[in-house]
Amino acid sequence: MDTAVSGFKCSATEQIGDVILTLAIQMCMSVCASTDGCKSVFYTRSECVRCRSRYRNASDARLLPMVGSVSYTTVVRCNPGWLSFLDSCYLRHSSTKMTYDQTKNYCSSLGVNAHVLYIDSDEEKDVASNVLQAIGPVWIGIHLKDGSWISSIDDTSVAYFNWALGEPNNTGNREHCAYTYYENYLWNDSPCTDPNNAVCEIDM
Ligand SMILES: [Ca+2]
Ligand SMILES: [Ca+2]
Repeated sequence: MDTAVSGFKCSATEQIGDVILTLAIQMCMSVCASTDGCKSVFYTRSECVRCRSRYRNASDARLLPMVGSVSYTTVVRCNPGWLSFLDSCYLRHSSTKMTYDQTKNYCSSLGVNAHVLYIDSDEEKDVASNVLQAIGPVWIGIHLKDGSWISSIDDTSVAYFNWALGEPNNTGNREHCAYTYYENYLWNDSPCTDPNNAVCEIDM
């Protein structure tokens, strides 16, 4: 590993701003991503130190290995306005509620790899609930086809779910899309024509 990792501190000339007390590495990364010049973060359980120059040559790197209780991260860079978490960029569109198809078209229009929020792990579920924040019900990029839930990204069958108790219930055989509830972020199937909020995602 690069010797620059030793010590887990930014030098005075590298450090950007004060050490931030934070509970989540995702939040630490987000703060860095929105700070001009920030290339990386050192994160402990309570501190987030933003650096200007560490791993400058690896600005597109993913999470680096955990070392002791400190994780060393080079932040995934996203376009302005997009939030950087884990290996994806997210864009919240909260001004207009849209149907599922409208949301798909809107997200697709934002870039070649852009798609409706697609949650495929507990880690990403936590990002969605803790960091994307409550903007109301948000469409998830899955829909029912021939009795199976498939991904809107590539039409493959979906392996990860986070349904609320009793869902999916496909009430009236009309609930072929899915969104996250406002409060607990568990999923509910609902009519694709319902208006919900849009969060778009780009995998990095
Ligand atoms: Ca995803
Ligand atoms: Ca339902």
